[in-house]
Amino acid sequence: MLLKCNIVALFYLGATAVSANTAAVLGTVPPSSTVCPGYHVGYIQNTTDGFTASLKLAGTPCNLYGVDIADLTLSVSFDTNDRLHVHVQDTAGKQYQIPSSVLPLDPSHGAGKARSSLQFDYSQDKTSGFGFRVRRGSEVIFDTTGHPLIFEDQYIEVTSKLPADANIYGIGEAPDFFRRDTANTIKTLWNREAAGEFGKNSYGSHTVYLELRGNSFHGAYLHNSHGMDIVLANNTIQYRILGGTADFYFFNGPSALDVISQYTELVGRPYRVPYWALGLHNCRYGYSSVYEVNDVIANYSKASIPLEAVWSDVDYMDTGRGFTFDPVNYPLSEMQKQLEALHASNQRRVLIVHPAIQHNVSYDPYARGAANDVFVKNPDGSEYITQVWPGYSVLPDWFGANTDSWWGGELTRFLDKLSVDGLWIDMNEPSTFCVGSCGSGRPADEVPPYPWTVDPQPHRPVNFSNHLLAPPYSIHQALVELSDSTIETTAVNAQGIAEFYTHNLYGYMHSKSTYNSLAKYRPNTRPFLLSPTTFAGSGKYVSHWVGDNHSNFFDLRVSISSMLDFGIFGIPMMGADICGFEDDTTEELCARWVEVGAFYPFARDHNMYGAIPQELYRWPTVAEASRRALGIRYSLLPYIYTHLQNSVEKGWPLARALVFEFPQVAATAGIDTQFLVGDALLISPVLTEGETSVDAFFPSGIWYDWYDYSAIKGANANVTLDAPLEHVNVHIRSGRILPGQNPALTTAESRKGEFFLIVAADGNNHASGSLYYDDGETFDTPHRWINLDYNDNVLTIKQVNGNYTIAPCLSKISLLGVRDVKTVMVNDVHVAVTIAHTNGASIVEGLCVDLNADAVISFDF
Ligand SMILES: *[C@@H]1O[C@H](CO)[C@@H](O)[C@H](O)[C@H]1NC(C)=O
Ligand SMILES: *[C@@H]1O[C@H](CO)[C@@H](O)[C@H](O)[C@H]1NC(C)=O
Ligand SMILES: *[C@@H]1O[C@H](CO)[C@@H](O)[C@H](O)[C@H]1NC(C)=O
Ligand SMILES: *[C@@H]1O[C@H](CO)[C@@H](O)[C@H](O)[C@H]1NC(C)=O
Ligand SMILES: *[C@@H]1O[C@H](CO)[C@@H](O)[C@H](O)[C@H]1NC(C)=O
Ligand SMILES: *[C@@H]1O[C@H](CO)[C@@H](O)[C@H](O)[C@H]1NC(C)=O
Ligand SMILES: *[C@@H]1O[C@H](CO)[C@@H](O)[C@H](O)[C@H]1NC(C)=O
Ligand SMILES: CC(=O)N[C@H]1CO[C@H](CO)[C@@H](O)[C@@H]1O
Repeated sequence: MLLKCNIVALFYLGATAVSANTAAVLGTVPPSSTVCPGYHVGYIQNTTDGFTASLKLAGTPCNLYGVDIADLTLSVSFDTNDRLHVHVQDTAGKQYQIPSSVLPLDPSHGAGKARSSLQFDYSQDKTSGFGFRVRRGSEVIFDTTGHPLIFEDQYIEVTSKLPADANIYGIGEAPDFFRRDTANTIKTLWNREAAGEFGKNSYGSHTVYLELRGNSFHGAYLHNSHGMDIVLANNTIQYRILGGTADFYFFNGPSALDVISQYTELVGRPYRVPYWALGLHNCRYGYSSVYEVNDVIANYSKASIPLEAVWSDVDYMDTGRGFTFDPVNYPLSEMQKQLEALHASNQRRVLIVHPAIQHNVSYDPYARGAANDVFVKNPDGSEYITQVWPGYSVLPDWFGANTDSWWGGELTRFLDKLSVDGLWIDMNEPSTFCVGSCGSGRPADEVPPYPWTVDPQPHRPVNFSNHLLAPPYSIHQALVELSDSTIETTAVNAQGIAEFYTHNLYGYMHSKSTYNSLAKYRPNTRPFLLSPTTFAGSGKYVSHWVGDNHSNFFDLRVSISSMLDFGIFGIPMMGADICGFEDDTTEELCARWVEVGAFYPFARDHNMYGAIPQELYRWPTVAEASRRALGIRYSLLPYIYTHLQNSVEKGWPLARALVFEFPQVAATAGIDTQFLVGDALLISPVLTEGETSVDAFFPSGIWYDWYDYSAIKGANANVTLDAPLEHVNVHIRSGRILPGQNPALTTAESRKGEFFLIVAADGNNHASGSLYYDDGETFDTPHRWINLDYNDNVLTIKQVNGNYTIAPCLSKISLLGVRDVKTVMVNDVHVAVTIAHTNGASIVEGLCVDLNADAVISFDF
């Protein structure tokens, strides 16, 4: 929940009005590369991992958007068989680079050129100078030749050729269609609290992209925290970076999952979420009291709609201040009672916490922070002041020596009062309602009374002679200047480094600090954190949602591509606010949204202050759609959890684009209105108002309807499916085995349900799958990996590793696409079962197979 009071809206209207003019003044002249001289390659030295070379400016400096740096060093390292590192940096080492203490990268190196699947070469052109190519076999996947490298203190330009109409995915965060428009896309990376325009920069920054050529993917990642534009146009990808170095990693793939795996090996794999995080979450901004929240909990239960986690936005705080409770509407004692009741019924509690701390000597978190010198400073050493919910506030400086321990201390005191299960760490772009240090010079013992107000001042004049405020090249940030709505770029951290260089790291560092504090507070319990702001590697610490979207069908549709983007970014736990956040939802939209949201990896209903209520029990059709769609989710928790373990171990996304699984089918390249959960479950939702059918694409192969097991023979073409309001089309991919458990209204109860398998045989009477299980809560839990294989009427359950004891037995097997089963043997012994036949499926019930041992189950016809 973000910049959403009326006063703030007014203020922003003001700012937008200014933006048109000022943006024109700031100018975004496209760089004219031709005037720059490029570089010559000098001394080359072989290293154990590759080689280094010196690069010298090849002519008169062009000083296009800064000062050309004459001496550069190129280093090329064959890190692993599938990862090539190409780094061009200033030889003097003065340009800002992300410290490895902040974001450690995988140290693998030295695979050796001979074993690398990627090769590197460079050339020297008379007019453009040095350029390099990355090759995979005979195919060139990155090629800067012919475009001069521009390397200035405040501007770096790297341009690589792309094939015509290239298939590019990734680069964000900016809401967009999943397959990027390579004719005309500017992705601006500058973290911004955004209820934003389509395609514009929003909360997080991710430079990684995937490209599909033929049937193979490859990828590239630029390791740089500066603001930048990445431009797709004219059959090129062009990086226009506000500083730092040109630090590239290339990934061989060749599958999409391989690229994501290689990328997350570098920046860090997704964290292991607790099992409960897979349940349904409910939140809204504007619940008037803890008692109203109690009613919501009761009403979900009465409607038999699963409710796992109960969230509160700022409403619970005392005058908007972190680590406090409103004594009247959310008294601590009532909050404690509520938490006990929730825990007694296996439900969970999540609260919002902001990094901003009220500037008030009498407020202990501030006093302790000031004593430990943990806040961001103005260049003159005074505290940098922002304005958010509690009025004038200061912000933690995550580079400070004492900041992590101070923050951990505040969290500890808070959790000692109310031991909530998860935290929503919001507004960590970081976000503020004023431009510049708006309270500088104000003593911390003169605190303006609540409710504070923001003056809708006209936007300040931009100081063009300050190149941290207004760098010569102006990225296409959606607001007037870089410092809008966030810490001014001239503010400094404990190491004296200006926010200009580190801005995009703020939320990542906040996430890391919070995660580490929680992991220390409850040493063997997996934290659950939600953060709007992310950077490369954030998946190690947090989950994410698309932010303040609107209650309309277009935002519902785009939420799918945003979810798929974050699968690439290594943050698989992702979703959008079910039913939409801003504006009033409608019954129809809410029903359609839950039919998608039930399959988001992170499923939360969240609503804006003042909007009509949209809890899932509010309308009969929405309640019915919820029970059905969430019923599927809760049945398949073991399947979903198994795929999340693949995320943890290999980085693979849970929600997948069709093109990830079917790259050989050209028509899948642009599909972002359907998606797969894992590799075996196809979701084909209705995303248009008034529709009761959907045109869904089916790749070749057999697809079985979730509800009645009827088969569709996929023909790489659309099929029109009925989709009445309460119904979402879900299909099972043949050749796969899905494990599930009989569901209940909480994940803890669902874990007690008997197991079932859906065996969806392919044309060769074969199917396979796996099951991962553990306690879902602790770090050092034992686990169990099981392989499932069905071949010619025999299902084999094979233990792979681990010794976690799975208590419920396997009681039901649905065989799809085989002849009618008559008898069943388990480990060569005939067993008494009941068998039902429907639409060519045989549903075998009454088994009790121990999943903690190998087993062979054979079916006779
Ligand atoms: C560096 O290694 C390459 C082969 O990878 C070799 O051709 C070249 O001669 C070496 N250069 C030096 C200076 O050792
Ligand atoms: C693409 O090329 C055209 C024609 O040369 C040029 O005007 C335009 O600025 C280029 N676009 C980008 C984004 O570089
Ligand atoms: C809960 O349900 C009751 C009975 O239908 C209704 O009167 C009340 O407004 C609901 N409250 C909330 C917060 O949903
Ligand atoms: C400053 O903090 C004290 C102690 O928490 C609190 O009582 C007071 O209301 C705060 N002042 C304002 C204006 O919020
Ligand atoms: C603008 O920035 C320059 C360079 O930092 C500084 O010297 C000057 O005082 C600033 N001007 C104003 C009006 O703040
Ligand atoms: C399938 O239907 C969708 C939605 O109507 C449409 O956009 C798409 O072009 C169709 N695809 C094919 C291959 O016909
Ligand atoms: C399970 O495996 C772990 C690790 O191999 C081992 O330490 C533990 O003793 C085993 N527990 C049981 C009950 O076999
Ligand atoms: C904050 C956010 O992500 N908002 C997006 C919601 O979806 C629309 C698509 O309609 C985007 O334009 C917004 O930027």
